[in-house]
Amino acid sequence: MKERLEELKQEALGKIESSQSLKELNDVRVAYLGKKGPITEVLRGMGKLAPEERPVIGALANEVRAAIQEQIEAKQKILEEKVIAEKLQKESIDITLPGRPIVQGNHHPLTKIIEEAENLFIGLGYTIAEGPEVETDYYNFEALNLPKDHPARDMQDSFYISEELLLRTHTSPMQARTMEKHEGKGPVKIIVPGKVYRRDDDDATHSHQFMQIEGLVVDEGIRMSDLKGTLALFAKKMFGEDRDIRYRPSFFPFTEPSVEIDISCKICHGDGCSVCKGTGWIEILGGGMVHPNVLRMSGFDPEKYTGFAFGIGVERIAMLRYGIDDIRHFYTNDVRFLKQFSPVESN
Ligand code: 2NL
Repeated sequence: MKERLEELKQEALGKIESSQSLKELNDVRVAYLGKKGPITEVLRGMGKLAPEERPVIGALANEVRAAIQEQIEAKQKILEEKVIAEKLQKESIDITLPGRPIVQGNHHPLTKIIEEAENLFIGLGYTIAEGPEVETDYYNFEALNLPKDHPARDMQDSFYISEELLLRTHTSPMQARTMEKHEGKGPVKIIVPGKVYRRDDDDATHSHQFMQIEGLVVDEGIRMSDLKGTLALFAKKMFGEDRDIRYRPSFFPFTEPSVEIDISCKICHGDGCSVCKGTGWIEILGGGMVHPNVLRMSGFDPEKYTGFAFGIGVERIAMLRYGIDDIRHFYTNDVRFLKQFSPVESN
């Protein structure tokens, strides 16, 4: 029996030594140390031995088992390390490969114009205010001197949610809200950029949805010359110092007097072309001195305070700046169109 145990030990150690994988090693372990293995069998047959032989064989069997166990553990460590080494070898990363380029998108042309205008007005001390697109009849019309029966409401027909709620037709309602918040005390100096809506049939120059930037300054002693200086600066910064500026009398229900501002046509320099329709002048925005009714309704005393306001159609500015001939390009999201514009940072 002694020889049998010695033989088993040598056999097992040989198989452990030649094991090439963790699975193979585990098979050896199960075969020699498992419940049905040969060592267990030897121990089970001890009953047949002479009593004085039993402890000797028992001790030897345990020794053999411990030796096999120890060898298995040692070999297991070696094989595990081999697996990790192989894995590292296979998964190594070539850090000298060039990286995949990051696709940089660009800004929508309307965003570019809005951000450029915002930067200009922030530089002049204005604050940017934004308001809801769903507005009440009061803020969209009433507070801007457009009572329910006013004929100018026809030109600003909108999408109604209910009798009293509609999609705003301009960003002026936010200006009325801001004036109210000031509780009759100046100065108010804001611009309100945002999306507005009108009930209109879409074509190359009309859209039922468009962007507007409105400005409002209310304080003591604000005069028409402040409006002229501010809007001339905007026009020249947007279209170039070499442009001439013209003020034409106009009408808006919320301003009195009202003006429309034209810049000289760069294409024909006044000789007449299709962009300026032969006039030599291109209309870019409207404005005026805030109507006393508008000031009063929003809590300002028109005897003490005056103000000027203006409205800029962003699409119109973008079309002139980038030579875009159809307003629908802004909203159809054709990437061939959108890809032609750079991000705002690199204007
Ligand atoms: C245009 C003309 C304009 C205003 C907007 C305004 C706002 C308040 C008070 C007075 Cl709260 N006026 N806004 C004034 C004149 C013209 O827009 O042609 N926009 C595209």
